[in-house]
Amino acid sequence: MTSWKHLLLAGWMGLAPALLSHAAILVPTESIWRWRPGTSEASNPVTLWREVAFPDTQFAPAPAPFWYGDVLPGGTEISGMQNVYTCIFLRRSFVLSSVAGVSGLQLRALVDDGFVAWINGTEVLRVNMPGAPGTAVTTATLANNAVEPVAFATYTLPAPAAYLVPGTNLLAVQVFQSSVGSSDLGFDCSLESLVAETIPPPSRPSRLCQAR
Ligand SMILES: [Ca+2]
Repeated sequence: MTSWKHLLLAGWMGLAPALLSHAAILVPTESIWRWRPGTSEASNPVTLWREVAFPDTQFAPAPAPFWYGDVLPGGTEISGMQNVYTCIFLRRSFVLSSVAGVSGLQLRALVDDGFVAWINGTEVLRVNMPGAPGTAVTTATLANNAVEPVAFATYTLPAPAAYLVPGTNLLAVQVFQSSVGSSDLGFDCSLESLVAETIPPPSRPSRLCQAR
């Protein structure tokens, strides 16, 4: 009997290992991030701040959601942005003991007007932004106009084996306005992993197992 038939039969008898997955929250909403106003590029080259090793001493710790105009309670009100600059930089680290079990990542986000997200320097998502994935963005880039009221939406990220590492990982987000005069800004997100786990079968004896 082929092994998959063994598995099928054993599964029918309630004896097969079960493949299950559960979600683990890597970054909750209302997290403390490190942020910096987009009055100038955050690094030279402009991509460097998205890396875990970047020394982010110019970034200040503050809680999400980040906002002005439309109030998002409990977070950080950005003052002095309207008519001055059009983006903010955000960094948030998270720790993974193992990458092998992570079968997927989901990012749940609310944004006014748009954002690009990177994990360990790899672009993983852009929402309400012009350009194909990977198109360079700078402090001069503008978002598309958000359809209001904005609400949380869930996005599935690309296969995580390509960019996650064991240990400390870095989620970087640049939030953009659609115009320098925009009357409001808003952002918060959570990051969840889908973790596959094998549940061993119950250890009751059976004739099938003995016969193998
Ligand atoms: Ca806006």
